[in-house]
Amino acid sequence: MAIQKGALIGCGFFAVNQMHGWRDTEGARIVAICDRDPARLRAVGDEFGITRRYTSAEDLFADGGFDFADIATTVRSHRPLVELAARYGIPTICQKPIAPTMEDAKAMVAACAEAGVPLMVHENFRWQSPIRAAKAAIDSGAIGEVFWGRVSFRSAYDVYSGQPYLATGKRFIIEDLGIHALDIARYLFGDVASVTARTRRVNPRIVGEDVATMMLDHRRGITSVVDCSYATRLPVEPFPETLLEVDGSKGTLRLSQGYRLHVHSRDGTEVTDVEPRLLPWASPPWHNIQESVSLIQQHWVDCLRAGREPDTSGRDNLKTFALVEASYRSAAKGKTVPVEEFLG
Ligand code: NAD
Ligand code: 89Y
Repeated sequence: MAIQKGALIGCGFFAVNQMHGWRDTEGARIVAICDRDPARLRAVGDEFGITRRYTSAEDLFADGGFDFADIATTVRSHRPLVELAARYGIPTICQKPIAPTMEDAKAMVAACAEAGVPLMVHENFRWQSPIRAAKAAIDSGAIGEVFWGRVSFRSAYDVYSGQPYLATGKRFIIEDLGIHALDIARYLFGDVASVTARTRRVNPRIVGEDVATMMLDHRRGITSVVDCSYATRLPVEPFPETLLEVDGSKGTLRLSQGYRLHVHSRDGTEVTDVEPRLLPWASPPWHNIQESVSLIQQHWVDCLRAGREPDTSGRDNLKTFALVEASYRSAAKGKTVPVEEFLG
């Protein structure tokens, strides 16, 4: 089977995980890297032994010699880079959030569709093995028909030292982290008709909101609460665990801190340890996220080979990004916002 050759653009904080992930991925390898910051380019190039290095994405694409691009830059550059890849007919992965606005996100999806190239958003949280285990338990029917859910991420972990830009944007937790929790809610409970949200800034040293609570009306009749906070000091810091509560007609499911999955049904309560594998290059507490990077990248290669649309394609991700936009609008206006306002 031919190896898919990749080029990674953006050699920053998170890209190192992606580079490790690519080493694990069956059927792919990174042959070129790009960063406009020469020091970061050198650091990643040296660590991973990549000799083809570019400070300009235009030069990278003009030289070619790769089958897909992996964009790991921050949000402002996502649209120009995805459109550049589309012009060169190169299948592309783009980090979350897909774009700063819905207009940009739709233009990116349209550009790739017109060029006939696959676009996947690196929406990896739904690939975390504890989330997969919860989904499998729900799908087994053990708790019956789901009528209510909660996706919760509450922490006081210092994310600002590794990612300083998180402290400076007008938008913070919904766009950066809530986006993953909203995607998990879609993954578990289906698409959403309307959103009611409230936000708050607790930390005075940041610009955006660090606390958000969203109530989602899912089309299937399920109600869910998605809540996230970077201002919540707990006795045992849970970062970066997403906790779940799901109520069904026959029982309940809880994914609790410490990666414990509880499935309570008529037959009793089963508690399973669903802690993710500690990959050789991973470092707790990030190992949960790091494992999901490997899993989503393998999914990308499998889809490329099979000619299948990835689960978190650009097209799919517009529905998650619409929840981000609807949440900000709802919080600003203090009222419920139909998701259709962004997807129509
Ligand atoms: P970062 O600022 O550390 O790194 C971004 C890098 O991209 C920088 O080195 C910068 O020089 C480079 N860059 C920017 N524009 C460029 C361009 N046009 N051409 C070439 N290089 C360019 O950022 P980060 O913390 O690594 O975040 C990158 C992305 O990853 C963000 O979108 C962030 O939201 C996302 N992220 C995702 C996860 C996850 O679990 N999925 C976790 C953390 C961060
Ligand atoms: O950027 C964020 C993400 O996607 O996962 C966790 C994070 O690194 C900080 O909130």
